[in-house]
Amino acid sequence: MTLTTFNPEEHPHRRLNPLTGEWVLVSPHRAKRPWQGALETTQTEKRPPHDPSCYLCAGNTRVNGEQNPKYTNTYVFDNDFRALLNLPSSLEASSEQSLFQVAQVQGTCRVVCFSPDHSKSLAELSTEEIQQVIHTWQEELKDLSQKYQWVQIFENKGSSMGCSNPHPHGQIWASDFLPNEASKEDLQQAHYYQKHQKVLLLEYAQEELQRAERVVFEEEHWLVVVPYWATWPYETLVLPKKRQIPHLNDLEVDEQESLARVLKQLYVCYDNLFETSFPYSMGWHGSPWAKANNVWQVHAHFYPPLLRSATVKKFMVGFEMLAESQRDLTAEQAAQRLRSLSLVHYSERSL
Ligand code: H2U
Ligand code: ZN
Repeated sequence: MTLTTFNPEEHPHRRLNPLTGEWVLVSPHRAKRPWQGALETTQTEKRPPHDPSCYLCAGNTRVNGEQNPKYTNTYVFDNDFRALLNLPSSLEASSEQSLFQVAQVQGTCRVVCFSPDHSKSLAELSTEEIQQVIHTWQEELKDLSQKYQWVQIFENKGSSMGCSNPHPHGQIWASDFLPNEASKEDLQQAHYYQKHQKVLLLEYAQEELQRAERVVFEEEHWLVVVPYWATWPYETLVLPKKRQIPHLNDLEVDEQESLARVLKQLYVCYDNLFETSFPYSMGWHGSPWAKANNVWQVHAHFYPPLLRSATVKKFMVGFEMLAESQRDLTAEQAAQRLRSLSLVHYSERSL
């Protein structure tokens, strides 16, 4: 290794995430090290379109005895095991001692079934069906944001991400407070706007389009990049490329259609990467309803854990837990790999 000129493909360095204000350590020289550790199991068996033992399938009974309707599209219900509740306001939490602070919280949680078809993930749904999922997210956002400051729409996919059921579904947790990640992004975007009179993520999208090296796909209104500051190996950021859009509710029809197309491409390309139903945690971030929203740009984060194959995942442990996030593969290498993949789902190709 020559140390005379800095080469980000070879030399360890740190990159700043302007959305959180946190740094990530990049160690590209480590990407080739051998792996003798844990392997994830892959699911290969084909699931039936309806599973009588699945609590999310249409017409089935959930754990609490309630029956799902025979839904034909998307279906939303209140999570039977909510992490957030609406407590009576008489139950007040008080923090008199600075080392033992507590704050009362109000909120609710919902489950969103993306399709009645138990056998399919979002990657296997049509663009029209994905558009229906986007519409459902928008409806939920409209409803919940009247009462709650932060509406976290997310999907945990795959058992390695803690998902308990393969039925295509996501969750929504709405809270009367700004959670940590939201709070950091709120602050960072506001500071950027104050300093530059520009929208951080709109500037970023335009800059990435020019540089091209981290762009995975471009659609009419959207861009998918492996962000410069990515921490997970194949992490992506989905963001509008033409104008400031505070939240999913503010999309015009053509922006919503373009989003469905770009998400379909991303889901398929992720599955094709290791020819497996690709696990990830993804979620939407947008303007908290009570805040002025000329600085927020709506965006989705995809955080997939897989590193080298369907069975080798990245562990965020040790240095990552105790010091700072770290990655081996560079964001540019990951983007290049994702870009090179077919947009035909591998299950259709082998037919
Ligand atoms: P995950 O598999 O992504 O955790 O989502 C399943 C959610 O569904 C989970 O949050 C809820 C769990 O609380 N659930 C119900 O609300 N009712 C049930 O009958 C089973 C699971
Ligand atoms: Zn099911």
